[in-house]
Amino acid sequence: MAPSVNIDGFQLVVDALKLNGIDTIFGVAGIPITDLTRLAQAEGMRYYGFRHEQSAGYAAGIAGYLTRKPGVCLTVSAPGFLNGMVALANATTNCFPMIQISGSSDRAIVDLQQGDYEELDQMNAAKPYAKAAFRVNRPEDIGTGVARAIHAAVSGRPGGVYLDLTADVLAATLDNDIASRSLVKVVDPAPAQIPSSESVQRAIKVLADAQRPLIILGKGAAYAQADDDLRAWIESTGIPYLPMSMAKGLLPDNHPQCAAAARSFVLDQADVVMLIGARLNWLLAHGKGSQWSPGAKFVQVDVAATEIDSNRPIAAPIVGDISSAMKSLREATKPGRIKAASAWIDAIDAHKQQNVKRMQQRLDANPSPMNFYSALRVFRDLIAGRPDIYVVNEGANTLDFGRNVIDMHAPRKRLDSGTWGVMGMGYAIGAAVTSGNPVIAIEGDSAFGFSGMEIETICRYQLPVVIAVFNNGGIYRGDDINRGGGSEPAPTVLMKDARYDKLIEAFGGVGYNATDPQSLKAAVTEALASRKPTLINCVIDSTAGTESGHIQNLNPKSSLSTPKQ
Ligand code: ADP
Ligand code: TZD
Ligand code: MG
Repeated sequence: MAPSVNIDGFQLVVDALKLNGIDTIFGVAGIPITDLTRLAQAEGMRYYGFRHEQSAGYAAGIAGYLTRKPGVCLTVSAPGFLNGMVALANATTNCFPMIQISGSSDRAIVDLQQGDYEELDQMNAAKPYAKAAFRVNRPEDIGTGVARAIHAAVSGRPGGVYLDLTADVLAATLDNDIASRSLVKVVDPAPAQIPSSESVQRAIKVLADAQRPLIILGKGAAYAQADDDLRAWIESTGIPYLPMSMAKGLLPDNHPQCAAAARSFVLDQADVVMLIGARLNWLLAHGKGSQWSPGAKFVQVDVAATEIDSNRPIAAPIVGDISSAMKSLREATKPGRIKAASAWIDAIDAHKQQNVKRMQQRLDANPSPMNFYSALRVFRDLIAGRPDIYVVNEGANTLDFGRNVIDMHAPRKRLDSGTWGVMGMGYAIGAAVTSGNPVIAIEGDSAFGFSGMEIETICRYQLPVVIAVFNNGGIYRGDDINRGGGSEPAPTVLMKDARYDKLIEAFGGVGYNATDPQSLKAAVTEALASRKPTLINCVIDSTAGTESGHIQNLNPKSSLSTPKQ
């Protein structure tokens, strides 16, 4: 008999991931997972080492969103685990499939709280923030742990899953035969969820009876990658649509049925609203309030049955995955049964024309220093001819103006602060790594600071990322004053004359300081041509932004908000 060979937990983790087609890990190395990062790379996986686990986690989350495979973030124990947890919670909130794998300390010591190195009961800490949380305590369970994590991350409504691997499990060895039998190749982890034909018929009836129907596309629709069926359905019914920010480009923003330029009008007037992969959360004012017509009826296509009726009653829920739902809808709708009335379309077009004209005037103005419009116009024009480019967008005014000004022309190319309003550049790295395409990250100066050190990561891996820091010298604006009259800066003020471009030069990247649209355009054009890591300090008027960007209504009023009589 041949002598039995032993295999360790490190190897089993890599084997389990590879067996399931996971080829990329984002993380930060350290005890007890350092050799896991090395081994993953040795075994042909791509490992991207970050400067902070939160950024690594954001990269993993967005990789999951773009590929429909769980993005993997690997961290050390306690503090590294917690740093990553923000990103895991963000993935869960945004419905991105992601797995955070963290090494953990000695369970016997942790559970008796005897003060281990990086002691924390990580699995239980993760539970409130994750779709599911698992711990592997025996090496023969690694395969099962990875399989369960994959199923949980991508099935139904996708989300963030935590997988805890104790240091003991990683170091443990197992007979090779037992080990290979313990691995699991998952079959059909995101099974189609076909909606009932009754639900489809009910929705068709509601839509056919509508006078002023409207479709709202959310990032769930983008995630579903049902682009052709969605487009065919929308075009065959003629219903105008509004894209939520990350659904921009699912159909090109200049599509004749896109009602984004008449947003207030269509929300106010629509009598039937069909939500496709979009939640009626704060981003849609919960479907209530002055923006919305109180009598509007809703159709909602969503994979999560529990989402239905969460904010407004849904007259016709279609619970299923969007790909199956759009196919069922297309098959069940008789040609001409649903047709948006021309009076409705004409009214929308009239509003669009007015608003497009207003926007054009703002874009045509050329103030000095630049404001948000004049700087964003440069990106709008460049991106119009480059649908391959990913746009990452964060900040307050930088985000809100960016969403309105920059038209998207291809699906899943706009990645932004999303459901939670997070700040962090991990998305830029995740998108560049996943696609190999160029990324332009348009960041407020505050937003950039949350993960500014990741420019070293971008330079180390020579990623084609162009970061534009919209430097208005602060959170929202750069001109606030110290209300106490002292000499220290106001709470929202950042360094006005900061030269963020100099930072990237320290790592061999290319820096530009752009003070007008011409120099900005030249800088972005050169950066895209060279594919070199680039950071452009875009000098923006410190008085151009507004408090809280476009969501001032969510900011509680204080005595400071109302000027003293
Ligand atoms: P947005 O922020 O763009 O409005 P949300 O993140 O609020 O979008 O909503 C996304 C919705 O899409 C969630 O309710 C989620 O359950 C749903 N969803 C995600 N993937 C799918 C899918 N493949 N099929 C159907 N619904 C999906
Ligand atoms: N911390 C985290 C993690 N997320 C947040 N959203 C905030 C703090 C609060 N916040 C916002 O909501 S926007 C923003 C912060 C700090 C930054 C806005 O400043 P900016 O953008 O420079 O990025 P503008 O263009 O100056 O508005
Ligand atoms: Mg700012």
